[in-house]
Amino acid sequence: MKLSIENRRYSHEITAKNDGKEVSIAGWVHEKRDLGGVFFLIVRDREGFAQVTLHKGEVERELFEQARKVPRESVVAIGGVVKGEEKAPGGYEILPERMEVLSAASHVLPLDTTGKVGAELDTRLDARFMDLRTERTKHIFIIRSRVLNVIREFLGDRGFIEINTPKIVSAATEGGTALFPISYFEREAFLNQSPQLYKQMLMASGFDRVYEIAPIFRAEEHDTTKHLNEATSVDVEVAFVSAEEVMRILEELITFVYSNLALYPDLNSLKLQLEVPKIPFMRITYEKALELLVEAGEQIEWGDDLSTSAEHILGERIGEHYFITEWPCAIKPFYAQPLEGKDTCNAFDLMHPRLELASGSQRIHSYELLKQSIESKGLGTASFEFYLNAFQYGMPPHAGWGLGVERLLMSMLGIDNVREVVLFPRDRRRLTP
Ligand code: AMO
Repeated sequence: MKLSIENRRYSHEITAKNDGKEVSIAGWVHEKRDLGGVFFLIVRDREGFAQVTLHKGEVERELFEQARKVPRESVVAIGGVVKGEEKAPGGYEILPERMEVLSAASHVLPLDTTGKVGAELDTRLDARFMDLRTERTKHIFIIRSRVLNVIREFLGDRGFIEINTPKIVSAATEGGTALFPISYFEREAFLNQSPQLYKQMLMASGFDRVYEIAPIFRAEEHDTTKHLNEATSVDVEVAFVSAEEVMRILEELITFVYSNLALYPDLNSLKLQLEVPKIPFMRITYEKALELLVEAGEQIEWGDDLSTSAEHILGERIGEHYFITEWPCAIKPFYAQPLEGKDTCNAFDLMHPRLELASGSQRIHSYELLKQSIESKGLGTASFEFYLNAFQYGMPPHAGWGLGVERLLMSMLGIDNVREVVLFPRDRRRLTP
């Protein structure tokens, strides 16, 4: 028979009903089992596994030896006849007539793709291409893709326009310490920390509702399980609304993503039971959060940001998603709108019991007030001129938020380390692969 790689079938397309038919499959040699007279090759492709059965004496000796010798994880194409076999994956086996080794793997593998022998996260990330061949890791990234599609569907249905803003920028937005400088011809430039300034400027364009899903770069020195130096953020900005309205959009988006994912057939392989959170999420003020923390014995004062332990105490106490509102302006960025007559801002964080997922605010839309706010943070207005300009010729009231994609995935999938949900994570130590 002829081997036709282009016309190969995926393992899940073949069933016992194809008994007697000739098929070609292609994939990786997942496992080899030698039972003396019978030799099994388990071939893995994108969709699953196929068992290739070679009976000694019934197949050509050359073919039998070729199958026996092919190193695990090599890429092979196999042509043969389907036979119904209840005990095999998918209920069939393939009795091969031809086999071609398209790419032989080295004998010592960096990882065991069957999942029988576990590996450290660092080892897995170093050989990520191979880690992605394991069922659990593969499903994390299929889910990640699905989550991004669902977010686009949700926002698209609500009249949002998807935008792309520059990642090479001239100014900081989230505090000057966490910037990556780059050389931009004869000038200094930075990798963007957030599309903040650009999404706000677009509120002066009349687009009214915009979103962006893109990388954000943070030069944080942290080496923690929830910080990346390159993360992905869903950024939303809406004109003619208050912070309360964008908080509603955010909580509805979270439940929409959960409900969609709950239908994902392969959640089982992650041993997950997703419970769709109920909305509206609880709202507590920063002041109330502080009270609860002091009550619990946490050392914290007005104006302190919440530490990881503070987040855990609150998370345990509340036990579901919640918003923290009315933050001291001193610990929120310059663009957050102050609450009248108070030293707090109309800003919020969305919390999962385990960690912060998003933050946002009502924005200052008055040119004068914004200028003052930038100065009050000790920042020079000159580097913000391009941004401030947009506030001088008709800027509607607006609000928005940024949601960390990796944090959302970690919290939904019960994953402890943020690196697990990034294909090739960038952290303090990791610049390759
Ligand atoms: P913030 O700085 O809070 O707000 O970032 C928004 C969300 O992005 C995620 N995130 C990170 N995830 C992993 N590693 C990091 N180092 C990291 N930094 C941030 C978090 C966080 O909640 N411009 C504002 C948003 C706005 O007001 O619209 C901003 O960037 O999930």
